[in-house]
Amino acid sequence: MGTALVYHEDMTATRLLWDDPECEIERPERLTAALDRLRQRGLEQRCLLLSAREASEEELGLVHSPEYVSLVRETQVLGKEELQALSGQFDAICFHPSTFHCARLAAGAGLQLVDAVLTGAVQNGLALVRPPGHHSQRAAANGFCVFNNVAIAAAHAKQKHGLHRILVVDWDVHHGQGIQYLFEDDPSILYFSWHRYEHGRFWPFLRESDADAVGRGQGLGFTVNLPWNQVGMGNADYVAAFLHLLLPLAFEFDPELVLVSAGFDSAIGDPEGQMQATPECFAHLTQLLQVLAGGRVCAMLEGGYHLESLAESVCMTVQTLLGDPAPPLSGSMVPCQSALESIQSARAAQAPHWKSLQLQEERPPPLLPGGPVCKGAASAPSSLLDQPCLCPAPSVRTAVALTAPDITLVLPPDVIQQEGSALREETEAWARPHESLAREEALAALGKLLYLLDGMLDGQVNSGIAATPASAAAATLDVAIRRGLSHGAQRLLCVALGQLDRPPDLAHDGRSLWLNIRGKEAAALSMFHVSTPLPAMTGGFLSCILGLVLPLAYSFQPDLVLVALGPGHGLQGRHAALLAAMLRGLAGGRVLALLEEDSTPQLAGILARVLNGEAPPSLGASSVASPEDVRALMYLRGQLEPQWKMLQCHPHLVA
Ligand code: Q9C
Ligand code: ZN
Repeated sequence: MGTALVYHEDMTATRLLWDDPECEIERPERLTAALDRLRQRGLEQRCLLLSAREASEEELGLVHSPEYVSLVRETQVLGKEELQALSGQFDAICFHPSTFHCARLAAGAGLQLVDAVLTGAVQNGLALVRPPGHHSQRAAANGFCVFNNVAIAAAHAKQKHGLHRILVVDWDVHHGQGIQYLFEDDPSILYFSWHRYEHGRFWPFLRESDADAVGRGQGLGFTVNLPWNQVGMGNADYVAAFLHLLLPLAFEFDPELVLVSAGFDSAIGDPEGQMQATPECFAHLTQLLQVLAGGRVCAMLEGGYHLESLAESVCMTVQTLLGDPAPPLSGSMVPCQSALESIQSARAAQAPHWKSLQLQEERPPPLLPGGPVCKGAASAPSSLLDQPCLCPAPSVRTAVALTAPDITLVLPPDVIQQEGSALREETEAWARPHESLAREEALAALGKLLYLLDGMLDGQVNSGIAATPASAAAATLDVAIRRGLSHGAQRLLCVALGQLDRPPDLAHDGRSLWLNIRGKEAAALSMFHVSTPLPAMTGGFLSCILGLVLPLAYSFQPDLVLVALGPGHGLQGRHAALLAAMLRGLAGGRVLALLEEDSTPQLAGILARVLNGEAPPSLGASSVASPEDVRALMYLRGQLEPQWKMLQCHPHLVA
């Protein structure tokens, strides 16, 4: 299943015909710059290219009034003066004789993309369009937007494909008030938007962009606004917003389709947004959304006015849709105080409507010294953008090193079944301290694991799975950790499930973070040695991943991740798949999963596919976390928040 790229050159036709400093940033070059860069990177060539069609007037009528559609149709024959006069009746709109054609293509591109994904022709895709859509309303153009492309696609997915739950994620830096108005009483569409707000002092200056606008009637809780009250929000702020606000609600909602209002004016360098998130951040946002809805993600371009930043961010999004691992995020991962205040007030506003937020909101924020105040406006985007964004891609994305190659294992054609093994003497030398590695089978498995790990550390292989006899799991993991640390890994994250103890002679030098999910009680023996019980139910498992595992991992910024399913791990296949899929966001996707030899071929198969970039299966409507699970999580967060700042979702009360 591939990735669609929907485009039509005609959408470069609409342009500004008179002087207007407000509209001049929405230029044809936005599309050509993005497309050229996709070509340069060889990404366009990997996509299924679809030529955009025009939406019909009936399709536009799914969200717009017939009178408004007629009004826009009639702009085709107007002269410059008349166009300018009509444009003046709307906020931040400049019509062109080609506007109607372009706007119908933009809406049609979204419909084609949704049809391609929902018929199974592709897994996901991006529509590169202009004019954008998310500000446009039932009977009004607004903010460069003429027809509401994403809203039309959502209404079409409901009407023509019978969908019941659609998540719309609006990561454009402006509030998509058009989408909010169109669906504010509709519980089948969960609309999430973050936006530059500055306490209402930023365009479009609406009271209803604030966090306390949560929808109405049946739609209460299905509008989620996250207003940014300062500029300069960066990677840590965006990822924190996903982990602590959007994703808990999204999993609880359990969408059948994810639509993204993919504006890149929220990226560094953009003159409108003044934010600091780097292009790689959009790879992470995309990857985090791909774990929902069986990976059915349709992104449609909205804003994005810094051509360089836009082009890079579009590449990051498409590359991730294609299944490539996200490049590591640059910069320290510490959300700023203003971001935490916004996230907290949005969580508080949503808590009455979402079980996944309820138990957690009762806890008062800890008294701690204040975190960083916000960074201020982007100063030197070029230096950050100059960094090479694409690490050389390993020739093998995923390799499987099983002891006896399993013929019942169903793998995608590009996943390699590894034959090679490390040299016998070398394997024995590494095995020596461990009695449990003396047996022939254990040594053979270790040899294959070492060979795979070396391939990963040398950059030939990105991710992998290795099997080990159950009796040798702890010893094999110990060797893997020591070998990783001595052969190039600077920081190694080990997520161990089941009965696996932290290797006793592993150095406490901050180069490894050990997280064990099992056992009776939560404990943080040090900031690098954490243990938590395995949650009983899906809801608890989700809050453990979103509220503990990923914040720790994103704070630590490892360059190698080991996930070990040890004896008695008790993890369901779909839970293991979700964990692996989400840990793939770390370390550039350099993730090695260790399984017990007698794990089912289904488990090995699903982990291999997920590490290779396939979407994990949906979890379905999730149960809520048990009070014990919530208590364990709250306890660990309280212990670890001062050190691992991505755990925070409350601003600090500075004494
Ligand atoms: N300097 C989109 O990004 N002008 N529309 C705001 C504040 C209107 C943005 C002026 C911005 C519209 C799709
Ligand atoms: Zn925008």
